[in-house]
Amino acid sequence: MGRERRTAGFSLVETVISGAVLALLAGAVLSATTAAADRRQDAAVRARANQLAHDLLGEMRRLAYGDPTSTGGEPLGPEAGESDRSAFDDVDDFDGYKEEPIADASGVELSGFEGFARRVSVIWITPEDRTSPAAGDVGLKRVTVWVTHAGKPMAEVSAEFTHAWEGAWR
Ligand SMILES: [Ca+2]
Ligand SMILES: [Ca+2]
Repeated sequence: MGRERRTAGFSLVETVISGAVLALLAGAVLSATTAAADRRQDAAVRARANQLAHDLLGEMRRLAYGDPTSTGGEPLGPEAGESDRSAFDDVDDFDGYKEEPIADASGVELSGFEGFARRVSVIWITPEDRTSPAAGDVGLKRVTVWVTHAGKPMAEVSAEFTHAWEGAWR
């Protein structure tokens, strides 16, 4: 009799524990599924951000290395009268460029890129030091495009532009 009671008591505890374990497992499976979905979504956003960075670099690659009016020694950035992207005619006009919402080369907003933003930095570099800003132009520029989504960094792509138009994509 006493033994039966103990067995029944144990079964009850066991049932309660099993239920708790099942609930824990269900919770774990759910959070794993949610995390996997988050990772997939994150990967998709990063892929689009990367594409947006490369698109802008591709657009810049069609521009001249230096401004057509350049006589040498001008600072980086847009020249007088080049107040927006459609007027940019050389690579470093994009130095300090910021864009949100995402727009095409003529400034028309692109749909489907809500939450994305791009910004650009252009520095002079030297063949000896390709990452630190150089004091002057020796015919080599490094362009970096950052893309964020909802304020979070999603892509950073750099490319080198040379006077001879031989760029090395990174
Ligand atoms: Ca220019
Ligand atoms: Ca310029």
